[in-house]
Amino acid sequence: MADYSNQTFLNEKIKLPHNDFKIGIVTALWNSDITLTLKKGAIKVLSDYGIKSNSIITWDVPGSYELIYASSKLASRGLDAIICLGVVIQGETPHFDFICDAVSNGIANITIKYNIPIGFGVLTTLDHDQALERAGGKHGHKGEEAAWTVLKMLEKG
Ligand code: DLZ
Repeated sequence: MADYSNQTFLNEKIKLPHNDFKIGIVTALWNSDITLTLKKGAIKVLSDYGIKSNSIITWDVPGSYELIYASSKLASRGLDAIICLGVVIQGETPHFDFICDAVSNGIANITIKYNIPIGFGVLTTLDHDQALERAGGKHGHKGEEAAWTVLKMLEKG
């Protein structure tokens, strides 16, 4: 069995029942130097698994808080899965905590309401470097991991 606590699980081949899934990718443009890298990785994994580009619905939103609305809207349109990508960096005010709480609870509610898998590729870091390390650096690529994870959840329907 793969070790899901490190990046080696990405090497585990998922056996999808078919590749006709419609998958949304919602990307927050706050810290876009990192989030667009996460998005690129997510698209790569989906296309490696044969998901057609016209079945990948992308939506770029201003900040991570808007991931909630965009994911809910896409879920209501009947998509099979959604990947949420964002980078929230701790600042000097409690704003970080409010955004992180709202986004994680909001996404959890959507996955329950619409009964679809949602990949939580939202980095919550103390600084910019920690986020970079998780976008293809020494701590892996959370965009690729979020995409792989929703495919894994679709493996069993
Ligand atoms: C306002 C804000 C702040 C301070 N920090 C971040 C951040 O680190 N990452 C992020 O994705 N978004 C941030 N935002 C923007 C909010 O998510 C949201 O877009 C605005 O509050 C407007 O609703």
